[in-house]
Amino acid sequence: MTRGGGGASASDAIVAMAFTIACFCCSILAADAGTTYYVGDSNGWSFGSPSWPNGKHFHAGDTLVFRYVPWIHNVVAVDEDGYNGCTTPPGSRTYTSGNDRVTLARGDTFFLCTRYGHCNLGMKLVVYAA
Ligand code: CU1
Repeated sequence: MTRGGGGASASDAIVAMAFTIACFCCSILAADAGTTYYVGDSNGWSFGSPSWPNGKHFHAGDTLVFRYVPWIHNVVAVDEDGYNGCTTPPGSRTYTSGNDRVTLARGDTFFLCTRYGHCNLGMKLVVYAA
């Protein structure tokens, strides 16, 4: 391809602008969809989960996926008192599918497992979303 002179042509500028706009649109879509995190990574939702959020930066709209064996564990979204005391406030949302998706709202979200003794053994999780 031969073209006289140096510098960018008008068509190069249009291509560059279109690319910039496309990237901008992609970043908006990505922000809307949020990021999906698998709680506990390959271990799933388990007794080792409390340390799992360390070093991660969650945002409102991100999705947590809790994977576990449903007849062994469950997931209950609780408040801070529930988290601290391993209690379940009335009306708490309970998840039991073993493959539960929870979209994070801004702030702290608290989860625990209500199967006997599990929370006291450390099966609880708090996630902060910016
Ligand atoms: Cu459990």
